[in-house]
Amino acid sequence: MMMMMPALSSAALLLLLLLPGTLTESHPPVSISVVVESPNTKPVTYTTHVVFRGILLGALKRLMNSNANFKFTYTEDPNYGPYLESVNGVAGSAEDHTYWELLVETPDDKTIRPDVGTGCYIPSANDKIILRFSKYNNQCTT
Ligand code: B12
Repeated sequence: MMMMMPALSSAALLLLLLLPGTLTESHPPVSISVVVESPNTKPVTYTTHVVFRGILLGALKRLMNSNANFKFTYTEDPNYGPYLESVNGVAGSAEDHTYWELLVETPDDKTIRPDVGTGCYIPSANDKIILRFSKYNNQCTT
């Protein structure tokens, strides 16, 4: 038996599709830069983009797929998701108490240390993402 759509709901659907700011609106991708601060080498800056409200991990994967000079690996933590393990062949080590720290320089020149990892952080336009090889003293202050 053919289903009849009530006249009011199809009109409402049409209205929804035509109204700006509803289903039809798409947002442009957000440009970000990624700075890798690795030991014994000068910082290297890359540019990439992330989809509207997309996570940093997606931007890092996009960058890796488009630039042969940038690569990273991560492990999957059962509670917190992706843990950045190595960048450009340099890996953090539990033995040496080293890790890749995630910092963000915002367009108004503030440096923040996000309290979430790459799987949860949502970059804003023109964020400068800093991946810094750092040492820890068995604590995480965020
Ligand atoms: C110690 C610690 C660290 C140490 C871990 C190494 C070590 N061997 O000690 C170091 C300094 C490396 C660290 C780093 C970071 N951490 Co930390 N860390 C902690 C802390 C204080 C304790 C974890 C712990 O030892 N648990 C006990 C052990 C027995 O359990 P476990 O499951 O084996 O613990 C492991 C995981 O927690 C993992 N881990 C630690 N931090 C993070 C962060 C992420 C994103 C992931 C996926 C895994 C992970 O390392 C632990 C040891 O192997 C917790 C807060 C808390 N009180 O729980 C925050 C915490 C887990 N960290 C957090 C964050 C945000 C980070 C960073 C992203 C900070 C940054 N901006 O750089 C980075 C990770 C960056 C990356 N490379 O991906 C958040 C995670 C929140 C979230 N939802 O994402 C927490 C909850 C602190 C907070 N903000 O409240 N961290």
